[in-house]
Amino acid sequence: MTHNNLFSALRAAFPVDLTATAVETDGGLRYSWQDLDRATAMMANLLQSLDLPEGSRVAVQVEKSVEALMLYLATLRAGFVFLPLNTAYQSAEIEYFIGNAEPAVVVCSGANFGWVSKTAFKAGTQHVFTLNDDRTGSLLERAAHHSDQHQTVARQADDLAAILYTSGTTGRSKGAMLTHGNMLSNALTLKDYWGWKKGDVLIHALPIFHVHGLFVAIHGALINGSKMIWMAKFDPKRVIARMKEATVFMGVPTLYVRMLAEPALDKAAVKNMRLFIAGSAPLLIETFTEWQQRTGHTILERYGMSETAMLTSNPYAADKRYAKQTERRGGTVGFPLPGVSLRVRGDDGQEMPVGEIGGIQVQGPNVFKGYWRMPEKTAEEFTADGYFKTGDVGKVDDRGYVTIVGRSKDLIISGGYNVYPAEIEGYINEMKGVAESAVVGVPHPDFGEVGVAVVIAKSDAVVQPENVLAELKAKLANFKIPKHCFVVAELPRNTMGKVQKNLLRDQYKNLFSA
Ligand code: MLC
Ligand code: AMP
Repeated sequence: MTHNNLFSALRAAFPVDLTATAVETDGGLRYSWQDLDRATAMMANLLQSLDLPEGSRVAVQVEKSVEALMLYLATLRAGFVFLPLNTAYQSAEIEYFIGNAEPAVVVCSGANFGWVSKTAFKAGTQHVFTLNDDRTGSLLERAAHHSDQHQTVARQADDLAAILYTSGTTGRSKGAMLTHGNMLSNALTLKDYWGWKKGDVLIHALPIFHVHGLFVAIHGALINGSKMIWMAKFDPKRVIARMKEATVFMGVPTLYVRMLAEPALDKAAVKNMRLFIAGSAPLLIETFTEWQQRTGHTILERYGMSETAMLTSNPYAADKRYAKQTERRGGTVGFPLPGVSLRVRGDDGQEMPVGEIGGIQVQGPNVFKGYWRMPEKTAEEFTADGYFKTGDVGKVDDRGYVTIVGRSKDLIISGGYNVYPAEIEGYINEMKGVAESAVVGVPHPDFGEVGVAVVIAKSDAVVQPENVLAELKAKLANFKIPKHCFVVAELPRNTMGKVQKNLLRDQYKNLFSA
């Protein structure tokens, strides 16, 4: 039985005319549905020829390309578990992910092969391939020797399809285990809820190592048999230029902010567009309103996470569960998606009345299976009756709209990427001359929020802020580096001795104001 393999559902949605264009790169390359089918078959055959154990992980850190998309689909098709890694991650970060996930296969860019393969072989990985963004690399060379016919490997809905690492508020990153069933249910729900229809064309401009670009965008287009206009990197001018040929766009708020800065963004540019979707970070009401004024379109904001894929969405059309409401309300993330149960609980687990703020908990077919090899952590994050504690703080109003007002987890979301202060503080605290540190998120006009490091030097030491940032830069993904560092005499503390990060946030809140 193959129908529970997510790939089978995506493949079944390919149009009858397989010669039609499935993906067109912004550089002008066209890939037909047949190309997707054959190339993923060849890669799936290559993976299967390696005789990997059941449930093997395929860890991938490569630049965005259509071949990287094919590798994702091939991994599903062959029944293995896809493990995407942000291209910004440096060696210490990669070492942890590979050591923790123990992938059987690692795919990296040719430029990184030296250090990545060393790390991988040390962790017991048997196969390291390269894949570059110019259609070269050993993965493609090896796949070329395999048949372009492949029988999709049977998978149950509960079988793992992907592991997405999300950093932890304390300690190391956790691998969120997502199943074929999680992703298929979410893809089908969104196809319906967002009114995907024949003729839709998606502009894909997000990275493909996180939920937004990899699952929401790609599954959305594929399960509708829709063409994608594929951008290797987000460029506001290029996206606006291609809108005339497209109908759907998805982006994190920073992408909308950057497009609004382009004079070319006007009603004529978007006249063919049907839907603009935003998520991964809070969309400022200013951005929502300005977009409406400039384009005549109301951005549809939705909310999700790595552990759950999409949870809530503003309505595309009338939602019959909510008195046929059609309004997309800025500042809210809309209604729980069909099949998702969402509730707001107080600190003692008590149900909060309508409009009152509490922790958001969710349940549904999209909610992940748990954290990779962390049963205790998994148990901690679920309630006794099986709801996942999102760590987001919010409320539901009397019309059913969910609003996120903050987070109980100490997390900064910068340009749609998650940055965990605890991880950065850990690195700073190990630096020579540093007594302690606090990293807080402050508003930023481009990234929404960015990190600021506040550092205390040891009594006999002198610490230079620029050295702190330079040392971090040498070790961590670039988006995690605080945008500013202050060395100060003391940190504000409460009577329990705990650093009062809210005071620091307040103190530095205007640091980047326009
Ligand atoms: C880049 N930089 C960032 C950053 N991105 N700094 C803070 N936050 C970010 N997100 C910094 C780099 O460190 C570098 O600094 C400088 O900006 C230029 O780097 P770049 O790579 O050229 O940046 P750019 O291409 O402009 O990237 C910006 C961006 C990108 C907004 C296009 O960050 C992006 O694609 N974000 C989307 C993230 C995403 O897909 N999230 C979805 C998660 S899924 P320096 O100093 O080194 O020069 C999820 C669930 C859900 O959350 O609900 O969807
Ligand atoms: P990640 O772990 O990268 O998947 O990030 C998930 C987190 O992003 C959620 O827990 C939220 O805090 C945040 N998030 C996603 N979408 C939204 C949104 N529309 N508004 C506010 N926060 C969001």
